[in-house]
Amino acid sequence: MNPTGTHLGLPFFDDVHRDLGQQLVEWMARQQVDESDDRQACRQWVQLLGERGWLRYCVPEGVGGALGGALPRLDSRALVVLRETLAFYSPLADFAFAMQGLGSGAITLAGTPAQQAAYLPQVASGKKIAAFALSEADAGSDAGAMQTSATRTATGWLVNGSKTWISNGGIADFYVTFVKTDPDAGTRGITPFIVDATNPGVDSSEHIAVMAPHPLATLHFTNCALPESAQLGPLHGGFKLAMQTLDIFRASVAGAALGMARRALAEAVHYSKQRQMFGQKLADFQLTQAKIGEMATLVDAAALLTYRAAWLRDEGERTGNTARVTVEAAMAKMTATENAQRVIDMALQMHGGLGVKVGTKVESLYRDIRSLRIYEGATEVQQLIIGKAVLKS
Ligand code: COS
Repeated sequence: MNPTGTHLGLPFFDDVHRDLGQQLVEWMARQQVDESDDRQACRQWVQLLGERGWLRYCVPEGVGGALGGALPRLDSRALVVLRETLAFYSPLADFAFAMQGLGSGAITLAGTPAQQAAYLPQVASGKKIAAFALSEADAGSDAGAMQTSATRTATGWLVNGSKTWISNGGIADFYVTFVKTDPDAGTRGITPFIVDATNPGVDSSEHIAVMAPHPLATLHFTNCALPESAQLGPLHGGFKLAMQTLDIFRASVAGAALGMARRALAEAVHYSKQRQMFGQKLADFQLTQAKIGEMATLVDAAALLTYRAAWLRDEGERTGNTARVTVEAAMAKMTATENAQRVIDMALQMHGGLGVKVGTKVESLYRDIRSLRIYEGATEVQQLIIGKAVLKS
């Protein structure tokens, strides 16, 4: 089963994206990773993806990145094509890839040359595992309400507080951690720091078990001393940097959802052509044909919004147009994740009892897709972003 179709022929893409998609399909079809232990499997995926060079699309040219010339620092279409293809085969492989990009994204956007040189080549080779630490127990959608703080010392900063829902927590080598540096300034008082996992005062041992297992933890910072050089970007500029990072990666979450939806559709088509009932194949029933028609349309609608968001951002980078693509990325993320959930549910229903049997692909997809409607901005946050922008225009 493979995801190759006509979508890469759309004018949103260049030949480099088409080749990338095709090569990754061939490579993924040959990979075999035992995913029974999510932490072990995630480490292995990072290593494999790094060795084969796929992680080079998570960082810019000059510090280990694959793309240069006229292409942007981080090419959104490459990220979308890669995530869509990885998620078709293995949502955990997609997770491992995505976190290298999200975890290092703020370093790409705002890191000093020294910070970029110290982290990005190793992210690209898979030698360092990255993580993005923004959320807290009482600051998820309302990211500006975070409480974890950094106070000045003679030599740098002292961080105290906790972060939660941190993907790669427990296996990451470093955490790009957003904290309050001015507790009274709301979103204008946040600064990110690069915190090495080995730094004294960082405890990442509180693992969180979730329905689709992947490395996830709560982080505790207790008098965690950081040097000045750990500060990322301008003082108090962290909220914007976090949002700019999410603007890039939200479209790629849409890509991942698309890959899962395409897989569910492929599973449904395959199954309905085999399954006999009432003297004919499941696919011969008009009810089945109508469902397949609806699923295919949901997939294509999500694809067009996703590719538009990625293309717009890349086009902006290419032409120097700095207009934000927040709304387009929000539309893509919301639609692709919600549509994927519906497509996967329909595919599961078509499989009958087999659909809920542990070990069936649609059963694991049903669990895998769920968190994508929540993380990197829940559907309700995307609705808010879009609605506010429409009312303002
Ligand atoms: N790019 C650049 N700047 C941005 C931005 C973006 N995409 N989005 C917001 N900003 C800026 C605003 O321009 C504003 O700047 P000023 O202070 O100069 O006016 C500032 O950031 C605050 O923006 P806003 O008032 O819209 O912030 P809110 O606190 O209302 O939050 C939402 C807006 C809800 C959209 C934001 O908190 C959000 O995206 N939350 C979800 C966070 C998330 O995805 N969490 C998951 C973590 S990763 S798993």
